[in-house]
Amino acid sequence: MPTERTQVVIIGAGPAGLVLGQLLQKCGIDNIILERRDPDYVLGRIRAGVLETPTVQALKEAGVGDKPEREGLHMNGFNLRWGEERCHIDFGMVGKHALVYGQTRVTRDLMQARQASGGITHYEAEDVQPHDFDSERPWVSYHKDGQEHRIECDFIAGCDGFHGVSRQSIPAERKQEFETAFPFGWLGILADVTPVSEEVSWINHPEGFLMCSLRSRTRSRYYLQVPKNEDIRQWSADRFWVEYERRLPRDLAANLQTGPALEMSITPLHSYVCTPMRFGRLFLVGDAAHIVPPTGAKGLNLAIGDAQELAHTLHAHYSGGHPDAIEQYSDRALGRIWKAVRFSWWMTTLMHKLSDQPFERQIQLAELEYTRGSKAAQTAIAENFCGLDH
Ligand code: RFL
Repeated sequence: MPTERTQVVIIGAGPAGLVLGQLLQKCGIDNIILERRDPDYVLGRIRAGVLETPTVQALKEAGVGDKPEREGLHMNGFNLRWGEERCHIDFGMVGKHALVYGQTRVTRDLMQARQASGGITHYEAEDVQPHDFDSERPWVSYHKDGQEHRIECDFIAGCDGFHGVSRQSIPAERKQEFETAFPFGWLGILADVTPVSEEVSWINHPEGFLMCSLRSRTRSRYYLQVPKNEDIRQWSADRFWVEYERRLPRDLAANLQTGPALEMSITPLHSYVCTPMRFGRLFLVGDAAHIVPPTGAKGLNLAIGDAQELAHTLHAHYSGGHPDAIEQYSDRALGRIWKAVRFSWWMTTLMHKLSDQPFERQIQLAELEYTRGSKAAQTAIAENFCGLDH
């Protein structure tokens, strides 16, 4: 069986795996990435689009932060809307901003940087399996081109997303899982039409949430709340536009342009955290350990934050003098993660139709009115949205 040796095997070439790979390259720690898909498939996934300030810092550390700063759209605030009412959240209150820069572009930048740095990535690696991570000598097996391969390593980083093999390899009695699933999802459309506004809006409508977002000045990303088990095949772009326009506040509806869908998909809304995030020499990173509803735009940012945390941990370990670094990874990461889980959950409960209970809607309206009149409430939203300092 062909056998390789490296310091860190990274399972998964999503944002978490690619950022970790680049940060390890930068500090001279050998690593190999194993990805089960091909590069075009990885690049074709359309997901997140908002980068927090600490995320841009992490991308800079990985050598790919300049392009988002140069080419991303500066987001200086957003609007909460309900009926014809609104509350503007101004990020200037916390002296920060966020950047609109799509996850596909982040992934492309990272893939190019990895190629330039000579980092090894094995794409289309099948049946990836971590082994002996409770021992001093973990290893990972996989199949490629009909042959079984083995990589011996010091550590394994599970960056393989929510459905990956890393978390599944941990026996149930060793992990504690916390979760709540909302009974609705987001139907999203991506279209090359001018956005209704350059400022993103989260809209609480009595019949369900909608969001006006964008990827650039000519590309819009819009979402509509739908029941959890909605069948995407029931939704054409035309049906989307009719329903979307019906729920939009009048001033935004007046600017709505429609067009063919570049992509349409339904994202379930689900909060999940697995603890701890380290099992012997196997670390969980990003969506492999936690997912949040997209309402707070946190998923991608958390994944990149974890990757940075783990890179610093491994650097501290290999450079000596920090014998506890490995033990502390999970607690340090979870402190940051739970705050983002809370914010995403809170934004979700504030802005969506949760049930047919009139009481719940009145509480939402009271909270929105309170936020509009309170600088303190607006500041709390701004600082959470832009990213709490790590
Ligand atoms: P990823 O991006 O899922 O990458 C995991 C990688 O691992 C590979 N993989 C394996 N490789 C080898 N062997 C195996 N057994 C493997 N199993 C899986 C996969 O092919 C993949 O390449 O996880 P990562 O790196 O942790 O990054 C997380 C982010 O991608 C995620 O948090 C966000 O995209 C979440 N998310 C959103 N976040 C936001 O902040 N704002 C958004 O608007 C937003 N929209 C979304 C989203 C996630 C979505 N998904 C997952 C349904 C919209 C969607 C549709």
